[in-house]
Amino acid sequence: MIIKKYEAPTMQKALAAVKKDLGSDAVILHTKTRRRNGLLGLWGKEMVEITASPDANLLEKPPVSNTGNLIRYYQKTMGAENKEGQQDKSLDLKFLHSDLNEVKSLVVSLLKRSKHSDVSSLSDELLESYLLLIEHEVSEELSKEIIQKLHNDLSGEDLNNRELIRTSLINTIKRMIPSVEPITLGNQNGVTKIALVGPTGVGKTTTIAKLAADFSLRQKKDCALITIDTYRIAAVEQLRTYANIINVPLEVVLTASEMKRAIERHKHRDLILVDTAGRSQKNALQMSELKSFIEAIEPDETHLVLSTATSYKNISDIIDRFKMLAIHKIIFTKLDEAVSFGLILNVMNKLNRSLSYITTGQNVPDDIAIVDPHKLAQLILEGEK
Ligand SMILES: Nc1nc2c(ncn2[C@@H]2O[C@H](COP(=O)(O)OP(=O)(O)OP(=O)(O)O)[C@@H](O)[C@H]2O)c(=O)[nH]1
Ligand SMILES: [Mg+2]
Repeated sequence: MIIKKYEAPTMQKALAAVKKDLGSDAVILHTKTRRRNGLLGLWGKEMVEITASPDANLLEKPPVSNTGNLIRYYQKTMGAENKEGQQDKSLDLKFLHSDLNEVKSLVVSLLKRSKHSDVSSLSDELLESYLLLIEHEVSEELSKEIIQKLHNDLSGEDLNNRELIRTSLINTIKRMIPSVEPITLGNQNGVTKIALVGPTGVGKTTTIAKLAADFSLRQKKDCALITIDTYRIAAVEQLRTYANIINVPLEVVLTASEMKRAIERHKHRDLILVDTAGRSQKNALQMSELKSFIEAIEPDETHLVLSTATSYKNISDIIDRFKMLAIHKIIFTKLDEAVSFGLILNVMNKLNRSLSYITTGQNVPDDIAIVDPHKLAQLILEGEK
């Protein structure tokens, strides 16, 4: 292998010397400028030094230490390919692509680690799981808690076993879901009274209709509906239409005392479902009015209806305000519209109440289900498949 050094006052002159000596196929390996003959290297004349070789094979491996050389290497190999044929070119392009991909994934991983710096010491598999939870909108706090549990439960080799980590993740999430408990009838006081509350437009009335259809038509139970949503004529008509189709009585009440009388009239039945008007949790007057209605009902269960299509920040605020109503269970609606389901885990963990139902579309009575905790955990971790 021949390697030579050339020195000249300018780059142009140094390159000319290389070309004259080694020919125009010579490969530049290195260039630098330095001062010569000055006192302690100062005030000397600036010289350009080029290290070059006539041997093009020197560049078979990419000289990764120097960007200029790397580019020249690829330019050189591509040039050579043009002479040698298409097949070689595609091979080298593949090589180039895989190099770039490697660099890309390294950068992404560094960025991710710096963003979540407090988990950056995790194994790659655990870090991946953590990022998966975050991607599915499990809160950062909960994601860390889950990964910490996993870290404590698994040891040594297991921490690199993807399949085992996935199974443990699902089991950990499952254990964090308080419980799944639909409405059960037949308490000692006779009629079971269920009230649905929640913010506007989440699907309370539609869910009441689905429940009424299920209990009345499928389970052959004796049901009545009561609504206090008298603010909008359309809202009463919406429920009346369902009541007529399902063939269950509907009461429309305006005050807390009317509510008491209506309940009295239907206390011989199996189930009373009470629909309430959507309330903005920010309106204190509406909230206290709703509270006085709920006190008049004395419900066996008050279900907070939440839409999965809401942001967690918003839902957090909703939960804080609706807590004043003594919530027993949660219903999640609009799972068909959600892109990720981490929100369900965040809410259930924050509120620590059972999940009664999920709803998955606008169709009455079909789009309602009691979800299996294992499936819910899978859904939270992996989304819909
Ligand atoms: N995609 C989807 N839409 C739903 C679901 N449940 C209800 N909806 C729709 O959401 C809209 C509002 O539903 P409502 O049942 O009127 O909601 P609400 O909570 O009673 O609303 P307010 O009484 O105004 O507070 C309607 O268009 C429903 O068809 C569901 O599970 N998925
Ligand atoms: Mg409604």
